[in-house]
Amino acid sequence: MRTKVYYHDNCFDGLASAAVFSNFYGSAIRQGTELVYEGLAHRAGQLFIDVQFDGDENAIVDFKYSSDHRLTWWFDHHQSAFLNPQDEAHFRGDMSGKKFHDPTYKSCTKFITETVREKFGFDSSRLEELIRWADIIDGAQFKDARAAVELKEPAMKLMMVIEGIRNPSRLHGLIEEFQQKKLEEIVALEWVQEAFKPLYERHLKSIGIIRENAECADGAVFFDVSAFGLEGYNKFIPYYLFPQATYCVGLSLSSYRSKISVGSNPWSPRPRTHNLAALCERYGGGGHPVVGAISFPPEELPRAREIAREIVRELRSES
Ligand SMILES: [Mn+2]
Repeated sequence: MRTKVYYHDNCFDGLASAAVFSNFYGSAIRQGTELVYEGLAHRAGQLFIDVQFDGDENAIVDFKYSSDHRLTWWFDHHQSAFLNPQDEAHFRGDMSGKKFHDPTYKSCTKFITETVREKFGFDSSRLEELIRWADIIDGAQFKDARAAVELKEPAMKLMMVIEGIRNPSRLHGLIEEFQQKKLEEIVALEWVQEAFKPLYERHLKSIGIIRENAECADGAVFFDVSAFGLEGYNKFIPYYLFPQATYCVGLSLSSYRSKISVGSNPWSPRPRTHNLAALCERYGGGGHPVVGAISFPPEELPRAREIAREIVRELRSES
């Protein structure tokens, strides 16, 4: 018996969701099953084209819905959870009682915790620390931009490692560690310390690059770091540098995509008035009301740049 758990790759909430789901599944649904993990990433084009769903059961957590009949469990909290209306109709017609969506949750981890408690009477409280931090991190519920950027807490250091490493077996190992150890103990692991050091140096460097390539006007920061190979950076840096900003639009480039990131400042002096998921959906992207993204093939960087500028203009205009 082999169960596949697909999770949102390189995302603290994605890995924490996989841990909480696995702890539930391995205790309450099927003991002694082999759990096999695989990360899923957003990109342009067909999302599930090389996903095999080759477990005896297949679960997706913290990622978009698939109408593939081999998918047996699904939990997501993203507003843009469906690739198309047919998938949404497929989900609405599902009678399995094992597929769940609630965009009001700040983290998928907490959504899974409360759903399995309510529907299956399962208590995940032994993973309380992990669940609490997933909700803080995915919901951007830090007390200020400094707490989000200066990374003092063990969970924040792990967030950086999870977002920064490109080694699936390390990430899958973390999903296991999350079920066994305290966050402080995981951070102390030698390989985590080794992975953290260069990432932290890069983090400090990225603060400088963003500072030098950002312009803030009319409540919105725009920065283009596509020339710097900055794949992934702490998304709160712009608000650490520009506390007066309400929104931020960033353009970056990696080997597999050009990406527009659209965010809102959780500590903004002015309220957010745009729904960023809806805004990104217009251009083929998605996300939450407070944060969204749009992916393009890497060679479409010029078009991505044009759209990024269009979005900045819209966010800067009075609405
Ligand atoms: Mn999430």
